[in-house]
Amino acid sequence: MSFVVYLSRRSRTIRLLVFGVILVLVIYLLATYDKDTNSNFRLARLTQNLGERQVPRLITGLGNFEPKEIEDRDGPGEKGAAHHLQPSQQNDIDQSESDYGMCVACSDEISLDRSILDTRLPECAHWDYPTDLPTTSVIIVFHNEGWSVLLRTVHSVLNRTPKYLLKEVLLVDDFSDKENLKYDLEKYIEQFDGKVRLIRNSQREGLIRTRSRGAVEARGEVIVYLDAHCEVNTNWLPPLLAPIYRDRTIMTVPIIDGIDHKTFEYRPVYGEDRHFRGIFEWGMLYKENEVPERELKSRKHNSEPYKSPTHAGGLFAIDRKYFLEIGSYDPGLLVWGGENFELSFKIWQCGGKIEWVPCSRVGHVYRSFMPYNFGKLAQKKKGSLITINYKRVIETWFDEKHKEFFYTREPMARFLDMGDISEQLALKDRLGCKNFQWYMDNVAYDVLEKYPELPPNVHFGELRSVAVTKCLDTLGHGPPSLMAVQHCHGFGNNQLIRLNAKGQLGVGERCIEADAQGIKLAFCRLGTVDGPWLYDESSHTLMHRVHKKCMALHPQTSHLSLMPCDVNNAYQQWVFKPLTPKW
Ligand SMILES: [Mn+2]
Repeated sequence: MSFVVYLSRRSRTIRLLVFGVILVLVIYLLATYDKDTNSNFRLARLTQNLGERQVPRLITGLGNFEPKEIEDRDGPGEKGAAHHLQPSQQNDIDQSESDYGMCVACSDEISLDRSILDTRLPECAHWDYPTDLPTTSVIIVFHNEGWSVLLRTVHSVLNRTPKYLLKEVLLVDDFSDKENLKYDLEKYIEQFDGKVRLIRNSQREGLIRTRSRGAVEARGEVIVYLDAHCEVNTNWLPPLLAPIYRDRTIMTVPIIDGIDHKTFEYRPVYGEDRHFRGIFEWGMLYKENEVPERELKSRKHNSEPYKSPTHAGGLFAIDRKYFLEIGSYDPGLLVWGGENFELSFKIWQCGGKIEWVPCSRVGHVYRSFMPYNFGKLAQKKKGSLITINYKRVIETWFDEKHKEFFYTREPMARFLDMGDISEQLALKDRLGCKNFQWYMDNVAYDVLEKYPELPPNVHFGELRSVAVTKCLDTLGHGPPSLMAVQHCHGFGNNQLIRLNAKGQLGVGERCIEADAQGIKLAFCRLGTVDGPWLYDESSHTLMHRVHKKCMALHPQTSHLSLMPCDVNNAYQQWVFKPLTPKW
């Protein structure tokens, strides 16, 4: 009897156990069920969670995220073609150019869902990506953006992103005052059933702080930043997510295509099959360089991601929690500029990586000029906001040796008040970050090939003519152009001339050279820091070592040229007058 009771009790326990297991499984299935997910992916996700993380695989057929069929569309700007307005619309063209820095009137006539050319390497269509990639918030920061330009950015994301990976498009309004960006915008995005979310700053914060706010508010596991005037290309997101999925400390950057600010023509910026990556010169201007062989060779396929020292700033993907862990952006950076370097140095030096992703292409409108001012944000600060930002960044992340190169190239930066960086230095300490020399040796090793170590300045300041007390000036022209003399204004800028220990005469990132036509502003030869100039302290002449002639001012025409040296001629005498800040 007792034996029977024992048996039935045991079978009841087993039945209960089996029931329990089934219940747990059902609850798990219900909990992980996602309306948007197609059943194949859901299954793959379940099985993958049990096993190893997959890596992208190059296959012979079409990749798993490739669109199956592409709608053939006709109309203005379709297939990324240039759209030209009628001569009768010239008023609208001019108006939108001056309001937005781009032809919004042209954009208005192009469908928000227009097709664009697939600019990827052909190989890109044949990658299979893991299907359980992290969910993503696409964050778009805007300030007074043109309606159709902003919304085409949103539409392109919705049209070309797998629904189950897109947690949301998060629009962050940095205090716009254009009327249609208020109620009309809120009303418009209602059609997307919560997939597009809009939050607003209650005062102007600037791009950098607004981006940081977007990261805090986002709900996806990964955040992707896009400018408010972009169009994402075919299958752009999975290739950006795959490296992050493999290693959450990798930040990824799409390859940027150009959208013409006048015609909205969509076209690649880079030549086919050539890969570029982000570097910088010592005045902290962003530059790009062809990817070194050493880096290219570390990959198996030409369409695979490659490492880059830095990025242009506007477009990238990063694990949200990781971004917040490394302090997002330095909150002391103002408005715009230098934040791309701050994030890059921080990521690399503190254990992460930056990869550019050839199979992810995003079009971006390069504006003709910045159509808005920084308002009150700029008025609080003395001196150039961007240079203040650069100074914060280099004082935090560079070592003493490399800081000196920055101050050689931007001598007035020494006078700028960068504010308190103790928090940033503490963060660097807390994260156990490597030093800048490590970064230069292992990551940005191609910077010195293009921008070698800078010899110190022997002189810098205004270069005044003894004869007429006017100053050498670029007149704001780009190279190649003739240098001139102008009234000395004392603000530096186009009149801030540097002579280095190797005879290079520089102004900003450019060089001053001479030929038969005269004294010229020229591109400095990449990879060199020397020059032809010899300054004689006693006679105040500037001699060109190759031509064996001196810089001279024509008494009547004010034309600058090389003349046979005459130490007694005041028109050949020049004095460097040190500048002091005028702010
Ligand atoms: Mn932009």
